[in-house]
Amino acid sequence: MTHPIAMEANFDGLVGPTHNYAGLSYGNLASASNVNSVSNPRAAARQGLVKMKALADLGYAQGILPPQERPSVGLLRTLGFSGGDAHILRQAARRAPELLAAACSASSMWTANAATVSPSADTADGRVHFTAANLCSKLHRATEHETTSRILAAIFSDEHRFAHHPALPGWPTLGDEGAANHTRFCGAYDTAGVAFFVYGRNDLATAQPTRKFPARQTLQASQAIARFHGLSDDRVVFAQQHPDAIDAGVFHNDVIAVGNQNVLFCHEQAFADQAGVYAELRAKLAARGVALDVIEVPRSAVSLDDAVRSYLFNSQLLARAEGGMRLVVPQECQERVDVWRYLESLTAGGGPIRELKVFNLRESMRNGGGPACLRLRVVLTEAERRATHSGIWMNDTLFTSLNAWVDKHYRDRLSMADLADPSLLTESRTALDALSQLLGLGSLYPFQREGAG
Ligand code: SUG
Repeated sequence: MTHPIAMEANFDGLVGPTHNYAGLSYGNLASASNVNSVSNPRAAARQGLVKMKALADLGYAQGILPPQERPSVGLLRTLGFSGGDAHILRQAARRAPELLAAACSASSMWTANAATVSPSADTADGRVHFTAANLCSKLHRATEHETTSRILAAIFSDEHRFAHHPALPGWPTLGDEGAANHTRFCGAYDTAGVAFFVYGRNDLATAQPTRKFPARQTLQASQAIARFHGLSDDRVVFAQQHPDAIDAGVFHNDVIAVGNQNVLFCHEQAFADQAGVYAELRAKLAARGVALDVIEVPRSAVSLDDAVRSYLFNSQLLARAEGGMRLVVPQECQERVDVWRYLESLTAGGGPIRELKVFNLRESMRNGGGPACLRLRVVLTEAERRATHSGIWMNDTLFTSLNAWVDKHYRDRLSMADLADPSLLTESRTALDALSQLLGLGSLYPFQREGAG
């Protein structure tokens, strides 16, 4: 058996103990339609762990990224609340429940939004580059990047191999949502690839079309990241999302397109200039000896609406050791007749996608987070993988200990009224303290660093 000298590792976000449905993401249909539902944080975390373990068992390098400290009393202090922690939670619940909800969101679980990552084969200095996403278009997400940067720096700590850039400033012109709007195409993983950045709006264009839902990612942010990462112009493509897609609920490009190696799987209405995007990607990949294979799903087979509701494209497209690729989809795909019919014909059709894996990720899906939202892809050489903090790799032992940890610390029911409960704060901090020990990552969280509590 030959060993690939670089692999794609997936880092899934572990769902935090405050997972809830607060309807915080305008433009994300699932978030809006499940507002005020009662969540089950324990089931959410367990569902995520099952996917991670299954992919690890299939031979993929599977890591985890820990959740963040929530409720974030620090955010509430920034917003003018003062006094002891319990007092702040009570005051926020009474005077600004929407701010309390933002301070409690477990949204860091969607690690496709944690950062943009460029593998060492693509960057000017031969290091793996990370830029944490500022996520500045939503308050509950804009608070993630500081801790995200700390977590990434702790896991990828070797400065000779890994370069970390702080999040871009949180200005409207630099709205950045991380890898959810970034795909890397290549031949073998260890050869230089083409970075594909998809943006929703060009914030410096003179005419801004008024649309229904906001576009989160800007062209200016994507361009800045390409510069920071030292990507060369002949291996970068910038493309605009189709505005109709955004208005149909495609708040990130990974809700309508996914790529791996030389394959792009996308909907007919993913990009503003579909033909132009294919042509540029084809040309830049052809220059590297790679033939792009586009699998375009026509609206006659799957409507935009069905694509958004099933999260067909929020799938993980993974290379198989035996050749071909497998697609990891949420069970909502099975529940939509058109989508499932399409998927069955796809795998029977002799193309690169040969196999489907279906997972129940219902708790995350109800906030608009499918299989691809839950993972951050990091292409690593064997030496880089060895330089990565070892405590985060999924295996039998970690799976068992994380499930036990979840069962011990997580509630199986959380409503909006529960967010102000000071014991939820204590429970979350206790859980995160135990998790830091379990993963061997040191003190990552504000409460551990400032001695607050
Ligand atoms: O940013 N949902 C997330 C979902 C992120 C999905 N990620 C990718 N597509 N890569 C968001 O909209 C909902 C939280 C709430 O409503 O309680 C939320 O933040």
